[in-house]
This record gives sequence, C-alpha cells and structure tokens, in this order.
Amino acid sequence: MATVNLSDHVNHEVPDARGMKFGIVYAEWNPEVTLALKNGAVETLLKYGVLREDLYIEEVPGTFELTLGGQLMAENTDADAVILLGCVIQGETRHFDFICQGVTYGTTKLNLEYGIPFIFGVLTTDNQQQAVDRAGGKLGNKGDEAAYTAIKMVALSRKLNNSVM
Ligand code: DLZ
Repeated sequence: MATVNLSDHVNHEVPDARGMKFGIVYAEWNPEVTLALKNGAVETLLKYGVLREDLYIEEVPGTFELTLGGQLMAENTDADAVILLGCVIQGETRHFDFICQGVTYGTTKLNLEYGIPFIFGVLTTDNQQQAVDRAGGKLGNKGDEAAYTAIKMVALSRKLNNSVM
C-alpha cells in the first residue's frame, strides 16, 4: 500500500491497483479543464500499477452526456469502475442547475443499478479560474482524486465480494 496526500491534513492509503481495469469518460465542454482532469486521472492510475491497456478512454460532448457514456462503458467493456470527468461553469441561465442535477442523479443511479463503481469527477464552479485551480492548478487535480477513489472502491468491492459474512 502506498499513501497519497489529497489535502493538507489527510494521508490516504492507496491499494495496489495492478490488474484493475478502468473506464474514463470525459466531457468535451471546457476542454482546458477536462483534459487536465483526464490526464491527472490517467497518471494516477498508472502510478498505482494499472496497465495502459487496461484503460478505456472515451469522450462525450458535454457533462450531461456523462451518464449515458458511463453506462455504455459499463455495458461494453470489462472495466471494474468508470470515472466520469466534466466541468460545469455557472453562466447567466439555469442550464448549470439542470446539467448538475442530471449528472448527479444519473451517476447515483448508475452506481445503484450496475455492479461497479461510477466515480463523480465533475467540477461545478462559479467561474473558469475556480475550475483551472482544481484541474492541476493551485488546489490540486480532482482527476487524481477521482482515480484514487476509483482504486479504493474497486479494492473495497473485491474485498467484500470475496468475504464470507
Ligand atoms: C449546454 C451546456 C452549457 C451551457 N454549459 C456546459 C458546461 O458548462 N459544461 C458542460 O460540460 N456542458 C455544458 N453544456 C452542454 C451539456 O452538457 C450538453 O452537452 C448539452 O445540453 C446537450 O445535451
């Protein structure tokens, strides 16, 4: 087990991810941010032992499409978990609210209906700078955190599936 520092005050243990397979679906909207999230997630997965050939990476037009993209990934690959990455920036209309509601509900539903974890790696910010700060900027990279969460959830799933209660 290695440790990763996700914030100033917490050290998390990261299970060995060798042999784990992951899907990553990222949104094309706000590409400066979502590509950085995707690159951060890939780097972290590789760092903890995932093989590049065990990564399935696809893009969808916007964050609203992450739910279906995640479902297609789960149905058509042998991924152990799917990481959903997007960035919704508040604008002048209520579109922000509808997209955020849709993807949050959609991701929750995927988690409950499929036997694998779907990780919510969507930034919902007031402006572009807040997003950039969280996509490899001064506040870290939420793509890294999503990858870490995915590894932990696959390890938990394997542990509980193998245990006799
Ligand atoms: C339409 C739209 C708007 C206004 N803003 C964003 C955004 O900030 N981030 C994002 O990922 N997608 C946005 N979209 C596109 C929607 O997610 C979706 O692709 C369209 O509504 C088509 O379903």
